Amino acid sequence: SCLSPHPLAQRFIQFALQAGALRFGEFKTKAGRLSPYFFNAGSFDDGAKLGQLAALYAEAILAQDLAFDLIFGPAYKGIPLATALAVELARRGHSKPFAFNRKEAKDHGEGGTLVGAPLRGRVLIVDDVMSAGTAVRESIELIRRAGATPYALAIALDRQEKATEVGPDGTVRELPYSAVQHVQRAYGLQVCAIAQLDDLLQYLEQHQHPEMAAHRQRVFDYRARYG
Ligand code: OMP
Repeated sequence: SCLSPHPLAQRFIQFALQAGALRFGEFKTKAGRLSPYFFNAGSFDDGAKLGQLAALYAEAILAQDLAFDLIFGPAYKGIPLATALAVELARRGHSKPFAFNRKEAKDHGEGGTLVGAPLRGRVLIVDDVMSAGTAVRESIELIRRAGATPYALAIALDRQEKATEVGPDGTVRELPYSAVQHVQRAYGLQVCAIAQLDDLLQYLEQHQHPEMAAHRQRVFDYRARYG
């Protein structure tokens, strides 16, 4: 796994808070957990912010020396992230083929659900955040069906939460390890996160506004329950 160098993670947390992409309050996650914080990558909503975010992804990825052949952005949130990253990597001398998917198949024109370069070789999946790991499993299936190899996953934030698994009877089971650990073990994916929940907690500890202390306690309690 790629734990991004500590200063990079702290830069990202600060940037995400400033951009309003990291917020505190009460949020329901996709896995149905009530979270005291939420990361919304849609708040990087102008060219400068998107470029700055792409630079952070690029730094985290290049520090890892990942041997991938293609950049894949899963619909919808992964598409602008993977696009911006592909441009940023090319600017740094690492141009790679790039592709993304549609959610609905198109029955005219070029057809199909995949757009861009043919899915081949070792694929780097680019997404926003990982909680219980459902979203990434869909991308893995799609890449395999296309005949390519899911190789690595780049995310901005690893929420360090327990993975869930849907049983044959449809019930959701919590696994005894994190979603990131699960994709590493079960699918052999290398995971590169710009920051993880621990970096947010550390940031809140070092920036002791009274208001931040209350947030920190709630985030801490949440990690104790779902982390
Ligand atoms: P998992 O599929 O459980 O890993 O959740 C990942 C997805 O949840 C992301 O792709 C988002 O759609 C959404 N999400 C966020 O965007 N930010 C968060 O802080 C938390 C979630 C979430 O619902 O868990």
